[in-house]
Amino acid sequence: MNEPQPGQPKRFSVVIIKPSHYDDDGYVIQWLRSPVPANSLAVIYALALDCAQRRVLGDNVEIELHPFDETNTRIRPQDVAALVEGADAGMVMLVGVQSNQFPRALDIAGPLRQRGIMVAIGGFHVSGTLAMLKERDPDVRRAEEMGISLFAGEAEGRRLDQVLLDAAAGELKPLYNFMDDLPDLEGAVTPLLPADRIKRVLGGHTSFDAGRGCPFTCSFCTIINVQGRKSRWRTADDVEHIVRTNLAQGVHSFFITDDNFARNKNWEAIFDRLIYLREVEGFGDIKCSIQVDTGCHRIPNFIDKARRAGAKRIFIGLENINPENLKGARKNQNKITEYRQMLLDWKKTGAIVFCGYILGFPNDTPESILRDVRIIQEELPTDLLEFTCLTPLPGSEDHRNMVNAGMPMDDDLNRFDVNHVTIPHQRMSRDEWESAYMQAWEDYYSDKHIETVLKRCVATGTSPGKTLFYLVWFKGSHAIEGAHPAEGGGFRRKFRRDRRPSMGIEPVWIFYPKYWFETLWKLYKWGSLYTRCYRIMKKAIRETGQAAYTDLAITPVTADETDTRELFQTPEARNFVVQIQRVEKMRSGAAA
Ligand code: B12
Ligand code: SF4
Repeated sequence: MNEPQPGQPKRFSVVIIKPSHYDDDGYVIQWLRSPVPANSLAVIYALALDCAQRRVLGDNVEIELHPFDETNTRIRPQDVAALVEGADAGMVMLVGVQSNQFPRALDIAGPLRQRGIMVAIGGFHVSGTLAMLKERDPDVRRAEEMGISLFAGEAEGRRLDQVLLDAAAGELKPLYNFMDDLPDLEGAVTPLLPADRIKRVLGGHTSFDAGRGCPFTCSFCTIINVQGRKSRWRTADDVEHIVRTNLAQGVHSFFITDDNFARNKNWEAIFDRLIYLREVEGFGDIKCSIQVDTGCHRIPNFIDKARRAGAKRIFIGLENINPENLKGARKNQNKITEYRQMLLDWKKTGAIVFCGYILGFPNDTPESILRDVRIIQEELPTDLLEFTCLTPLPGSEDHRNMVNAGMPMDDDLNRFDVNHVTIPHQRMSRDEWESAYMQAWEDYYSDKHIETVLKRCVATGTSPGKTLFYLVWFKGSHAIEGAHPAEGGGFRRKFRRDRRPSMGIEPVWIFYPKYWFETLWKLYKWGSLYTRCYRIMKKAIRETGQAAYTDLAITPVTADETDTRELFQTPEARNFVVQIQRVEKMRSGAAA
């Protein structure tokens, strides 16, 4: 560290890194432009900036902040070390670290710890495992052994002050555990990323959480065990502040990261404020993406206000169309009998509808998976379908139960990205599950179905051009980049030396020709995919313009469709329909 000159303020450097993770070949998943700005980074950066402005380390200490998102920025431990060692003191924060990112985070931390630099780590893996497991998770234990300080829980409520004060005194505690004390978010410091960081994201949009917590009890979910089941929310004033700050830096598109915005108790006031900004103040270009549950259409005014508030992309956890699978995962709020009405209600707003779909539930087989995908294609008006493998994510009840029962599970956390199979299945071999996962992507994003989705968009009033962009994105991320779309990006970067240590560094004459050939080949494939899909879109517009298009998915819901639609013809679906009808009969009997 530098010796401070007398009379000069001391510099305390805080390097804030949101790590990425490794691909199957051991290279860090990194892009020239990443798709979504990391809200975890924005939250911690803003909290640290607040500490700097309040001068929590004393009037004569300048806190310098260096935020980095590894999905769009190369992180070299020696450069990070230079940022800390070039100041009078400092520390490194590894933030928002998910389970799949934990091994990479430790690889970044290793050389820093060897140089004696203080490192703290937080995020879902630390919080989730501390909340759910009796014993320390082995990777978390490894972090402790490396002398990395753990942070569990949330940092709002001036908890970062304590971390910084301890670091400045050279006495970071081994563990900060706030899991039993979730802070209120009303009036909390709002997330922020500097404009030069947002520029590294495709489309120049940013993200913020308007609330945390979800009331439901899905067994595969980590959120309820980390952020709780009680809705904690930001105020409409806070959201307006976030939006205005970003508008001032030229950013008008927002990803509201709440896992379930429909259950944010303050959703209406927040939508009303966005509507005011759009309709009264003339900021009509404010757009947002939201995540909601399948029962949101039953909340009075929710969908209509979402439309007026500029919700253009809607993410919905459909998860499965087999009611037994949903019941087994305690996702009872998902009712297949309501799916079509809910999706049609969203389609009426002109928004693009993205649905999450999980493969690998106990009743799934390779055949049933492909049949279910075909039924969705034919009968449900989803635009984009996002497949994931059922994964016991650390922090979930599924994970805890499997650990407690000593059930087999992959021990490499890098694979816990919901894109890999990590557990055995009773009815499918690992190969069968992996092939069914690949085939589901292939089938859903076939040229024929892309044409159908685009025709439905023309017929229902959703922009075919914008939908085309996402269809190409999703198909290409999987088929060309081998990445889940949530982890994809624009132009893949690979650095020879940034390889997982266990996989060794490739020689120059192997790495560079392979990388450049692969890059050119991918560019060619992206170009031809876009051109082909663009032609499909033109055809869809032409044909749909000539005759009003309709099909099974976009026709209005009818009372008899539980008898006629294939969606309801499996034995599990039939049982479910009978149950629902019985409940409805009882309800109407009670009401009469
Ligand atoms: C938005 C989001 C994304 C975005 C942006 C990523 C981001 N983190 O900002 C995108 C689309 C890129 C994304 C992708 C993925 N995601 Co995601 N994502 C989320 C989501 C919905 C919100 C994240 C968020 O903003 N949370 C709010 C922040 C503020 O909370 P936080 O990160 O925990 O940070 C707080 C504390 O932990 C603490 N803290 C955190 N770090 C540190 C460090 C220090 C030093 C200190 C003092 C404190 C501290 O303070 C913070 C403020 O209170 C979460 C679910 C959730 N509710 O959090 C899932 C979640 C984090 N994602 C998850 C997964 C699996 C993924 C993917 C692998 C898979 C996929 N296909 O979607 C990819 C991975 C790629 C990537 N680059 O991250 C899982 C992780 C589970 C786990 N056990 O690891 C979650 C929990 C959802 C789930 N299914 O369970 N994701
Ligand atoms: S609805 Fe989503 S956020 Fe809520 S418990 Fe289920 S998986 Fe978790």
